Amino acid sequence: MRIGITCYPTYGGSGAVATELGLELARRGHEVHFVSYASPFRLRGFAPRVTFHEVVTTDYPLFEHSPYALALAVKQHEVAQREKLEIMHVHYAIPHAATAWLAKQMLRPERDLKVVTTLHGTDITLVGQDPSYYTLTKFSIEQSDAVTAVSRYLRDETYRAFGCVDCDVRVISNFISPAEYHPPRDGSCRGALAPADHKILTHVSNFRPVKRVVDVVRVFASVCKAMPATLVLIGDGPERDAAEHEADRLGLGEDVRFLGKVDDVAELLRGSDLFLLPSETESFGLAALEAMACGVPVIASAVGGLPEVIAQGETGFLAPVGAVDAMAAEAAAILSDPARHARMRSAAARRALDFSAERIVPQYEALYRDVLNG
Ligand code: GMT
Repeated sequence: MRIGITCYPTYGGSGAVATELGLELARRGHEVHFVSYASPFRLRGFAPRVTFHEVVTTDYPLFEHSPYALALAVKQHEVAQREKLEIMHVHYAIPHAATAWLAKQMLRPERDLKVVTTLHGTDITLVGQDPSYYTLTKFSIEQSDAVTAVSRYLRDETYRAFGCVDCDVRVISNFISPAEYHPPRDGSCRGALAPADHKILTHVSNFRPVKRVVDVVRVFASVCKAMPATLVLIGDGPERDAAEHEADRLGLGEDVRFLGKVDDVAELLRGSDLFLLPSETESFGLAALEAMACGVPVIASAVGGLPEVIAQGETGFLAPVGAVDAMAAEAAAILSDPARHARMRSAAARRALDFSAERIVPQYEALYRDVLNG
């Protein structure tokens, strides 16, 4: 098949999933064309059957904001026409599902470009419900030839918030590649992250308020009282300053390490003992799945799609949003019981295989076939 993919190219779960999907599809023999304003951060180097098309916006004195969505629609149309795309698969509804709909209209009646929209999270739970975007989000979901959601929670939330008429939202979970995300085989980078006697707790995100990174620091501060430990924070974003101030306020010193954006987190995850994800909302929690695949149990909020990924007590621990004390107590209990920790490590890695690319990507291929067969 000839497939176009549009996503946000920046550090974030939807761009990561879209890129990994494109790469997997190309490995399976499909022709894949990424269309976005920059090359997606996980698209490293050359891959056979993968091409990136950059959307360029033009500044004009009249525009206070450059109309990126219009330039994107034009590029999606142009690429679909030149590369004879059959499917345009967009990730994150705003504005991608609307621009793909425009590209589809512009291609008519010459060809029928099928639009597949994957909903990822705040496009439904937050931004999509804002009055500035609501009607267009609803319209572009309803007009897509197929719609997928990354969890049952997100599918139900889409029906609840948008009451989409005639739209059948198919759940296709996020996935990991076990070749990349796997437990440590021979050694890990632990020694480079923390002193040998320290437990290592890790958090990866784009540090938006929804991730509650300050809670990450507070949970860690409590764990620190029970054992020597290091907190490794990977990523960057608006809440980094607040998290740094909290770490200073709590006097955590060199035990908290802010690494900034790192493209390849698997090696760092393999060096970790526990992953923290105390988010306000999380439609799936790809970061948690990646940690589990590396054999790292997860302490997280019991919200959104996280309970579909993390098995309570087996592969991690779920607590209400903001329950810092409960999360810290459980983290310390797990880390101070080596037998239980080892059991949870194995269970996490095993559970993650339920979400392997091998199992999930064929579900997208089947969906594309259904859409093309009308
Ligand atoms: O929806 C967002 O906030 C953006 C998106 C991203 O690009 O980071 O995150 C969402 O998509 C991920 C991939 O499907 C999910 O793993 C995240 O849980 C989800 N984030 C939220 O729901 C907050």
